Amino acid sequence: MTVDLKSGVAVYVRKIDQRLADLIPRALPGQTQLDAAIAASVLAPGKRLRPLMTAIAAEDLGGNLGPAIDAGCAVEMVHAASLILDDLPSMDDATMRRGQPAVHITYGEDVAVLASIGVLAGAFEMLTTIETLPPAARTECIRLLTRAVGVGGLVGGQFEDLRGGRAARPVADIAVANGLKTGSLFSAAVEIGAVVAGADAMTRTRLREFAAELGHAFQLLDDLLDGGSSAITIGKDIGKDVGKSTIVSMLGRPSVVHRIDRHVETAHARLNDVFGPAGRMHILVGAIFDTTLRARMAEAAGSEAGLREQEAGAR
Ligand code: GRG
Repeated sequence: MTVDLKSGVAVYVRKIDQRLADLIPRALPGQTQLDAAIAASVLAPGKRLRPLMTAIAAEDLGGNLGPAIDAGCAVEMVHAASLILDDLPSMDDATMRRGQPAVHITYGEDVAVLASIGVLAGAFEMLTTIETLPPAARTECIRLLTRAVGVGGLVGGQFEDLRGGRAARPVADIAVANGLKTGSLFSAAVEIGAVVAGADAMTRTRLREFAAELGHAFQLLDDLLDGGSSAITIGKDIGKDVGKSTIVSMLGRPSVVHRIDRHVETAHARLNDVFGPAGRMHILVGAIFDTTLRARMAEAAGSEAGLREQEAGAR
């Protein structure tokens, strides 16, 4: 089944949400707090970018949507598990996520940690059960997702961010941490889509390159928004990066806007290599960095440049 992406993202998101509701791990009878914490974290209204990428990559490479959506849901569960941990007082100490109280705020830190592990385990167990995928493809999906979580992925990136982020560090080191923290799960999302479609090694390499560029652009955008003025608009705490060495704090907002543009351009070029100019992933990338966001980015860059000019004029 194919859906025109421009009008159809909502259709995909609905399908993903329905499958997530079916596939999330359920706690034992009577363990209502754990059950509710799991549901609150996974089913909260996120953008579902990662499963969208899995579904679009698979379909546009000739694969079936059903197994792609289920595999994408596993990626989304890993993402949700990571957000629970990221918000804990010992990590980012955030109170709000996806427009709702963070899981540890509502259910306590103990339940939040257990919910995260439960969701993580549930994601991998679910991948083993996608019957419409050949066993070798299921194993490969599990390998890719495991690698994205581990020391060479989310865990390594988060460690670097927590420990290295407190002092000034070279921009190149921050970019490496961003790649691990954000790019690794994007890479797993698209490569899993390629595995579902049975794509060749070269296609998988190009998609990984695309996801790496997108990951850099996305993390930079996330950091820019953290310095913005409204937690309500982005649905999570702002100012969490204050005192942290990010590329925004090192180079300033205008320079980061240019960097985002360059990464997005290269991401589109890698997509062209795989899908040509008409590929639907181009539209998804366009939607992530949509015109409203671009206007806000430009405004942020402009106001800072304006501020600097004023400061220079006053000197
Ligand atoms: C054991 C899974 C696991 C992880 C341990 C805590 C941790 C290591 C990693 C956290 C990494 C992290 C929070 C990266 C940030 C990624 C990011 C940009 C999140 C925001 O993504 P969006 O905007 O969020 O797609 P929504 O809410 O829309 O899904």
